[in-house]
Amino acid sequence: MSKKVVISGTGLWIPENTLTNEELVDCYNQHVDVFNEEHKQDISDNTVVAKAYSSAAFIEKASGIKSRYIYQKKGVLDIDRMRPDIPVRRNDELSDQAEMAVHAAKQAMEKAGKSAEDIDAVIVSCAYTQRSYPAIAIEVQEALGIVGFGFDMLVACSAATFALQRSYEMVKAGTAKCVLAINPELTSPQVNYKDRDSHFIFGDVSVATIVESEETCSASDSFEILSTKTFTQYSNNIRSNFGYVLNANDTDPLDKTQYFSQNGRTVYKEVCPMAAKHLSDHLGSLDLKNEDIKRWWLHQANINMNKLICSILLDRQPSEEEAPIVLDQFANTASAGSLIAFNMYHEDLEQGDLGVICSFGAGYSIGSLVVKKR
Ligand code: CO8
Repeated sequence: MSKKVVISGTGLWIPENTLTNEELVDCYNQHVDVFNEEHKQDISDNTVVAKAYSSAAFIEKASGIKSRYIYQKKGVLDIDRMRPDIPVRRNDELSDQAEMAVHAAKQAMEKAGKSAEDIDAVIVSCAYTQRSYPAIAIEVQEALGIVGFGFDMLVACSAATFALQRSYEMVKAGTAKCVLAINPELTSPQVNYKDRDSHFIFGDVSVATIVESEETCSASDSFEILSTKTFTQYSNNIRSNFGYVLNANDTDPLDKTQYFSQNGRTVYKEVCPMAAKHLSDHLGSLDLKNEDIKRWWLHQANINMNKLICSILLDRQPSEEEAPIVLDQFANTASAGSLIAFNMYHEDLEQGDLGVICSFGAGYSIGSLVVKKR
């Protein structure tokens, strides 16, 4: 009989600093006043476009986001900087992202009842890693005392679901017995806080998941992974150009063209139907109907996207219990959103209940896992 693979523990580490819409908008609008004053002549000559104010009411209505957590708040609300001020760490200190990862990993290990000796693979998967090598995953492996192997993965919004697919497949194939998959999403250094369209979108967080065989699982709270499905289709509508070749391009790494940018409206229109079809196809391939799903832990980018996807899937609006929303508190945390929702809203499910974890976004990329409460 084929080996069953389970999620046996999850961890969620939340930075202590919050950043509300009002705080962000207040700083941004001060920046607008300074910019427009400085470019007064060019604006009246029509060679520079005046910047318009942002609004907390717009942000909440357009996205559902009210606040977000941020790894380092210092610097972001300083209108002479408007970037987080994260001190450089020495090479012999734990890096920022490894530290975020370790916090979440320890919680997941505790929930799963695992110690370092039980784990033989570490995946760190996120939208960005703070350096190319050595892999953050190997640094985390060392920090936790895990013997085996680790590697980093970058799949933007779908980094978490794609890493869980890798974990599932490794346990299934026997190339690892117990995988620690971690998503330390340090998004704030790539946010252009001077851009009205995107300054409000992202937050920082770290989540971790333990994936192992049913045979080794001793956790009372666990889910069998019934199936995984991933999909990508190239799109320039969500883009981050920052990368190591900038040094050879003679390009300013702080230039606004290097940061996260998107055609948000187009993304919304293209990704929602793709995600709904992906999920229906995934469930259909398992002879399941959308109505069989008790909980939808969806990607957390925009509340209106989640409502639209659910209304396509269910032909009605889901209740808050069916499709929990965490983006109001966390904003878009790149790949981590669906797993934050899973972390916070799964304990009430009963044995045999089915759920779906799903991400969608940059790439485009879509990832889903169908899970069953054990
Ligand atoms: N305040 C006031 N007005 C604003 C603001 C603002 N802050 N921003 C825009 N407006 C204005 C616009 O200028 C526009 O004015 P006009 O009609 O005069 O042109 C009007 O409001 C409407 O603008 P939009 O059409 O852009 O507004 P939307 O209703 O589409 O909402 C959203 C914008 C919220 C961005 C929405 O389009 C959206 O959420 N789209 C999908 C986003 C998405 O899922 N993106 C994927 C993100 S990528 C990801 O999740 C992971 C990537 C990796 C992480 C990166 C980390 C940095």
